[in-house]
Amino acid sequence: MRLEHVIASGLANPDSAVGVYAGDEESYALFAPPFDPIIADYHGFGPGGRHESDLEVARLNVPNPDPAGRHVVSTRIRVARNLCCFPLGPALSKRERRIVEATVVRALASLSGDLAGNYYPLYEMDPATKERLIADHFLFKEGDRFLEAAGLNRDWPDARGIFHNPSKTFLVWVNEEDQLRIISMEPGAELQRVFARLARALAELERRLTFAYSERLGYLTSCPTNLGTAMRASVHIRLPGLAADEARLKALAAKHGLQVRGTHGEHSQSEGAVYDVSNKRRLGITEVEAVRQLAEGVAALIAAEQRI
Ligand code: ADP
Ligand code: CIR
Repeated sequence: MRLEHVIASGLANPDSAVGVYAGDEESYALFAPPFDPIIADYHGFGPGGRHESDLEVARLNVPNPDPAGRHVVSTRIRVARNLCCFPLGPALSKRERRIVEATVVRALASLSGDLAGNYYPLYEMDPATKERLIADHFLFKEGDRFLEAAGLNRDWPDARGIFHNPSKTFLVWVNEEDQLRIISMEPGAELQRVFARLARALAELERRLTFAYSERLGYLTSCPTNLGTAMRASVHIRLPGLAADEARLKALAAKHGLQVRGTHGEHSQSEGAVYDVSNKRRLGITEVEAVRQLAEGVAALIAAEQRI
């Protein structure tokens, strides 16, 4: 990986929020001059920082922030993971990508109970099914220009796909921005239950796979905004009052450490006053703390909405 590859996405997309991607663990050390200030700015994590993980469900213990079900449409918590000893997506060869897919699919196939499901490779999915899965927020979009310029869409759709259980509460994206995006989601705002399912799935997968992890940076990901926990815990929340002033909504969310996205994820707009609100920071914060931050921030947003 050369510097021109690290910055390719930002050069091709001047409207990038961040614009850099790593090709492997070494990229983060070799290109520390561009990466470290970005990491410090995004996560508030300095050069002396050390990351710690905490996926202990019993330590979370958060109440449902919307028990009446008036605002929160659904809750989703995802983590990114990459396999140890392989390059990250931007530098992965076609052959390596196929090995990653086969390794991950084999691990997923042995899950049982509510985590059992099927793997659907992208190349054999019919277009209508694909559109439906994307529209319903289960599947990644295609042709993202930020990923394209980073080299993450090479050989598309080869070795890409989605695994999910029949109820689509547990899903795994294979070989999109990261080799795995492990997702727990369901309607409503039962954060505790969504987190518990994710933690259980991760414990099962860690018995079968070895993920890339650094003492300093936590779980390694292709985009520096995902390092650390690699976790984005989000709600889809309807806020018609706050929607009248999106700048104020974003400022209020930011006060609670939260980021606001549109109804169809990153780089999308809000539809019907539904926003995707999630923890911004992922490095230098534990998984438990990140979900607690979301619960508290969502409660504050609902209180502000109800005052309008
Ligand atoms: P990522 O979550 O991997 O950072 P995106 O921002 O592109 O990537 O979101 C991926 C998909 O997940 C999108 O379809 C988005 O609408 C959906 N999504 C995010 N949060 C929720 C949620 N709380 N409920 C339902 N769908 C969600
Ligand atoms: C960008 O730079 O806009 C994309 N590469 C995504 C960066 C991470 N997203 C974010 O902070 N919203």
